[in-house]
Amino acid sequence: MALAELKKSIEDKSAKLAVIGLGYVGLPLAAMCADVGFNVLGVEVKEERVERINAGKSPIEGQEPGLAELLARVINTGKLHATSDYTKLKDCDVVLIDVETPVNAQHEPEYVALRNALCSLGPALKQSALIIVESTIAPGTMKRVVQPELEKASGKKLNRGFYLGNCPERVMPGKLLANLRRMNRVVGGATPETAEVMAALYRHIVQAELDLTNCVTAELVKTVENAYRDVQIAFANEVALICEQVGGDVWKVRELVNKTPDRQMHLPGAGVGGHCIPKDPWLLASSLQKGDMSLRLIPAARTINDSMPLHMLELLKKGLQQAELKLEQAKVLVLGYAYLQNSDDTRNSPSAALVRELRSAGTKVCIHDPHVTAYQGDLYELAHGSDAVVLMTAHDTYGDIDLIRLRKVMKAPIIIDGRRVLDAGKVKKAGFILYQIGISD
Ligand code: SAJ
Repeated sequence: MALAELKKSIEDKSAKLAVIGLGYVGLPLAAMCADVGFNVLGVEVKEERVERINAGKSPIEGQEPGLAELLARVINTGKLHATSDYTKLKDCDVVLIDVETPVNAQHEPEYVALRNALCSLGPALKQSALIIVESTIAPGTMKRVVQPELEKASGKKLNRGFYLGNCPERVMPGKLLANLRRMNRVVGGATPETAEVMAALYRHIVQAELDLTNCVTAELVKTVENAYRDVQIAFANEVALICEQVGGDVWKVRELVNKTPDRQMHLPGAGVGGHCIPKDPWLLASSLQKGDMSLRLIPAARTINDSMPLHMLELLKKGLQQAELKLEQAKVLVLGYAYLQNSDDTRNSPSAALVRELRSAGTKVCIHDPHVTAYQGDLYELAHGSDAVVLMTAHDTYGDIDLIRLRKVMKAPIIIDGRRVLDAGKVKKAGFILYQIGISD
């Protein structure tokens, strides 16, 4: 099917779509394409997710407005069907790939899931199919990894046997469907004609702007936009550390700095987690080959942000010291395990980094998180006998903590607030020792 015919089949929705990877990105995408009228095959390696999705139940916990109803609807109409069988891709005209692209301990991309997807897709690849990689990848990956892997696995050649593009996802847990509809998308085609065909698909589900370009530009925009955010957050965190030393209140400083035109200082905090920000700067950095220039600012920002959970540990030690307690004797309740407020997503959670440090110091650690199934206990019961509470995630519910009740159940009265959720005056009035990120003790 030549590109022109493919474009027509996308415009009239007769094209058969497939989405490989039914996670935070792929599942909403598959459901939305099915909802506008495409027949969509969702391919997922985790059998239990396949079963749950085919039962019309979203495997994504946390607050995702509209997703559960949308999924139930498109499963019920049969427009979306999930499978773990890659051979079913043989009839698909457009295949979108939304698998994870983590970096390893050396900050290098592994692309295991991406390579597996390409190798499994290859043998089933329909003649003249369009493959769109939505996963975040390092600049140059489409050329160095995706194209050769797909040509080898399918025996077809780019722009003759199949077409290729990169349209980086821009989702955010908690607003998956809203972001999919409202975020501008960078549509990178291996050829300008391919980008046009890709845009025909995204016009069905994206109400924002589609910026057509080439693959390497799409790869750069995605990794740069997140490296930009990481550097911005690191700046806020470094200012917080300065304020703690020189007697300032970073939140007041930020408020007044941001009154200056063209300033937009981000929020300091207990750390930077998630599946995007901690990883994408390293993907960007990895696009440089040996012998190319060496980066200084982007790695430094990563180091600062990764140090914030350890800074929370330092503040905790100060609080314990004030109560003449030692870390190894203490019982500590960590509030918030998700990396983001009001989300259940715990990937690269700063809380995990803090809990590892506490447990290796011999501290008894309890964890509470209203959105993470494993940690949804009663906050006050979990706080019973604790020497300190460390607030790591700015979940809305933590703004309503009953401080008097909390004080009664705790053994020692220490609170470390890593997100400035609590009202310092009320906390101190309730008899707590309080340490906050960015405010000197
Ligand atoms: N964080 C701070 N200070 C800030 C902002 C965030 O410490 O000022 C922390 C958060 O607590 C979290 C981490 O950084 O631990 C990441 O937060 P995030 O708001 O960036 O949320 P993410 O990881 O879901 O980022 C996604 C990204 N979107 C995509 O990759 C498509 C990011 O580019 C967006 O800016 C962000 O959503 C958004 O706000 O939409």
